Order: sequence, then structure tokens, then C-alpha cells
Amino acid sequence: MSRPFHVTFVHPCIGRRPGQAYLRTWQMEPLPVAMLAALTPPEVARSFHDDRMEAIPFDAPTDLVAISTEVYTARRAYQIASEYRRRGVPVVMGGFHASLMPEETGRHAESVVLGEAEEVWAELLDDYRAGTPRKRYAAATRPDLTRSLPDRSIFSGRRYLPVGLVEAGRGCRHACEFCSIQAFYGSTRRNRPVQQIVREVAAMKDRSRLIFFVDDNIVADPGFAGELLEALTPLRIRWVSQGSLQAARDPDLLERLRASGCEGLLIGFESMAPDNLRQMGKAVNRDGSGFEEAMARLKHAGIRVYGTFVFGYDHDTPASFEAALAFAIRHGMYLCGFNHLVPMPGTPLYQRLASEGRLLHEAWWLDEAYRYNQVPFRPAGMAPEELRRLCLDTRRRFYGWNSTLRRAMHPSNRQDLRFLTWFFIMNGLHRLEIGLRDGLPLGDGAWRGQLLEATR
Ligand code: B12
Repeated sequence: MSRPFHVTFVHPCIGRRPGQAYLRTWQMEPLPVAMLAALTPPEVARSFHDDRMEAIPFDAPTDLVAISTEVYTARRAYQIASEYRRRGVPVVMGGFHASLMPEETGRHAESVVLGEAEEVWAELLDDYRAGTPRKRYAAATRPDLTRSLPDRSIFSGRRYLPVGLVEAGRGCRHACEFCSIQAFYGSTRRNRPVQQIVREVAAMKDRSRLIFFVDDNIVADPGFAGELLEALTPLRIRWVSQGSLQAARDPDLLERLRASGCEGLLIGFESMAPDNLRQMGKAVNRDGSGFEEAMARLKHAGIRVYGTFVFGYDHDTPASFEAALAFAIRHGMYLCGFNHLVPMPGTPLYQRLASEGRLLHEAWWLDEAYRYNQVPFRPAGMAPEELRRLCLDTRRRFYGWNSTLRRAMHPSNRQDLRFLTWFFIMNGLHRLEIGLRDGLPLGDGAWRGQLLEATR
């Protein structure tokens, strides 16, 4: 009897310093792999390696390797592809980076999948099995999400963070200049059927202590959000997600969020300066009642906030960091991101900075000398290195003892002993990781091979 066709899924890490373990807060179950596993016909054998937590057994026999790519993992994905190519195994890549940079990815992968996998994955496998693969696969339409049911059995035996990742829908209608989501989904939003989400979450209740809806804006469609929250309420789960400030403007929605078990939302405040919000096209943060009132309402509803801020827009100066930090501490934010602006390939921001001649490295994600946290463009109001340093200093101050203790006093962070304990664990982990993330190489620093280009 002939051996079944075998596909190997690989989830790459961003990079690693020789001998150092990968960042713990980034070790969650990778949903793209579970999606691909579910779309793979049963007669195809499969295995999975998570490069973030185990060594890849490159010599294990396989017929095809499928790698998911993001901009920060692209260099590592190309290293992994070279290892397989050296052994004569073809590689297919998909995901955000492959879709937004298909030419570049095509130099490192025998096939590239543009966009979502649902409509094309089975066809690609058929072509490989028949020996007639194409270079590019792209679905003609955005898939109907009723078929997007992940197969999480592929993760068994690994020590991921105890968080269950679930999609309620895909995309966000806003068109912020810097965001890869709008570049990938074209500012569209599709929802999964509510009852299907409820069944998926109910089945995960026992293995996941916390559900993370990975939607970029869970409140993007208030009608759908209301229906979903109502259906989640009887499950008595605890969940977190990402949402826009829209959530804080609707008292009824806030009440339903809380009743359904929502314990926190990551909200992109981005900037305290209206001129920056205008430049980045973040209209949703400029409409309505402002940040102070939004925070007061979220506090009243008991929703913890993971606030994110981006620095490096043209109206930013060193004083912008003080303003954001003071706001975040005053409102007892649970966690916070103080990030420098990143020109992600394929976004309008990348195009603008390139046309203004402000990119320091054109393909910074491929540059051997580039390190995580390095600013790859010339900001208007400060030097690139000053921007990096101020982001780091602000993170250290936010996660320092003084701020942590002040924020611990905030009613939404100390609702009960469990909340307070998790507050200290999460803040401690983020404090620890500031230094571990800084200067992380893209790709495996110990890898000594040669990048081998695709064979066709
Ligand atoms: C959950 C999440 C995380 C989690 C980790 C998830 C995990 N599993 O470990 C956390 C919070 C830790 C995280 C961290 C980071 N993240 Co993140 N994250 C997400 C988020 C919100 C959801 C990802 C997800 O599960 N989606 C659901 C799956 C099913 O969708 P998908 O990945 O798009 O897969 C589909 C297609 O793309 C395609 N596909 C994908 N891979 C492949 C592979 C093949 C072979 C094929 C055929 C098809 C295919 O088919 C799939 C099904 O249709 C996305 C945004 C988003 N909406 O996707 C950002 C996102 C992926 N993250 C992003 C970033 C930048 C980061 C960080 C660098 C942030 C930071 N500075 O710390 C880190 C890096 C961590 C790392 N890579 O190790 C960016 C990537 C941008 C880019 N252009 O590459 C995104 C897009 C957010 C954004 N707004 O820009 N992240």
C-alpha cells in the first residue's frame, strides 16, 4: 500500500537569541494552523511543529510544508523553508505577510496563498498530490465563514498559555493608515453564525480558563455584537477581546458585555493628540465623547482596559509620552502597549513614508541587522533612536512598582482576589518581557545555513 500524502504545518517564531527560551506571552495556540488542519481532507496525513516551543525535526519525511507568515516571522519562515528545500521538500506559505508581499514570499516558497485559506486549501493539496501545483493561489471571493471551524486536536501535548482563541468574525470597517487588517481585509467585516460560535466556545469551556475572541473589533457591528453577547451570557464564561472606543459610547452594549463575561478589552487609543489621530485616519477615536468619558464608562461597567498607544506620528514630541502615561496610570489601565509606529508592508503608511523618502530600511523585516524595537523610519519630531528609547522608558515606568501599585488600587483591577492575583502576574510578565523583547533578532540568530530560493 502506498504511503498517504503528508503535509507538515509549521508556525515560525519571530526570532531567538541563541540559548534563550521564547517569550511566554506570545505562546498561544496558532489558529491558522488549526484552520488549515480542519480544511485538510482526512486521507492526507498531517503533523505540526511550533517553532516557538520545540525544535523542528527537519529530517522527518513529509511531502509538503505549509508555513504561516507575519511580517516579523517572515525571515524565520524563509530560514525554515531553506532547511526543507535543502531536503527536497516543497514549501507553501500563506498568511498576512505572504498575502501582502507575494513577490518576495514567492522567492522563498514554491507556492504562495493570497488571502484566506478556506476556498483554496483543498485545491492546492489536490494539485500537489497530482504533481501539478501552481505558483499562486487566491480565492476569487472572501469565504463564507460557516466553514471556518478549527481543528484544535493538532495542538495536543503542548504547553500553551491557558487561553482559548476563537474568531467571532473577520475584519474591521475602519481604515487606519498603519493597520495590516485593513490592507488584508479591505476594511470589510464578516461575522460567523452566532450559534456556531456558541457551540465552539461551549466545547472549549473545560480546557480554556479564558476565551480570547481574536477579532480586531468585536463591537464593529453593534447588531451582531448584541446578539452574540446575549447568546454567550448563559455559558458563564470569562472572555477578553479587542474593540474600538465605540464600545464605551453605548451604555447598553457595555452592560451586555459585562453580563456575558467580558473581563477586558484591548482598545487602541493610539494618541492623545487630535492632529495625530487625524493623520492616521482613526476617525472612530475622534467622534463622540473623548477618552476621559470613555474610561469613566468602562470603569463603571467593570471592564478592564488594555490600552495601546502608538508614537512616531508627525505631531509627536517627547511630551506625548508623558501625556499618554499619565492618562493610562490615572485611569488604572490593566495593561498598556507603548509602541513605535511600524511601517508594515502593504499598508498606506508604508507607501506614504516610502514616497516621502523616510524609510531607513526598505525591507526592514529582511535586514540581518534589524532588531525588534528598532525604528525603521525617520519620525518628524525626534530621532529614530530617541523614539525607541522613549517607548522603552515609558513601558518601564508603566510596569514599574510605583505605577503597578497605583493601578492595583483601581476598582476594576481588584474586583476580587482572583482579579488582583492575575493583575500582578500579568503585569510582572509584561515587565519581565520588556528587556527580553528589546533587540530580539528576526530569524534564528544561531542559524548558519544559506537562504535557498524557491525551485520554481
Ligand atoms: C491573536 C493574535 C496574537 C496573539 C498570538 C496568537 C498566537 N496564536 O500565538 C498575541 C496577542 C500573542 C499576538 C502577538 C503579536 N502579534 Co498578533 N495578532 C493576533 C490576531 C488578533 C489574531 C490572529 C489569529 O488567530 N487570526 C485568525 C486566523 C485564522 O486568521 P489568519 O491568521 O489570518 O489565517 C487565515 C489566513 O491568513 C490564511 N493563512 C494564514 N496562515 C496561512 C498559512 C498557509 C500555508 C495558508 C495556505 C494560509 C494561511 O488562512 C487562514 C484561514 O483563512 C491578529 C489579527 C488578525 N485578525 O488575524 C494579530 C496580528 C497577526 N499580530 C500582529 C502582530 C504585529 C503581533 C506582534 C508582533 C505584536 C507585538 N509587537 O508584540 C506579536 C508577535 C507574536 C509572534 N508572532 O510570536 C499583526 C501582524 C501584522 C503583519 N503584517 O504581519 C496582526 C495582523 C495584527 C495587526 N493589526 O496588524 N498576536
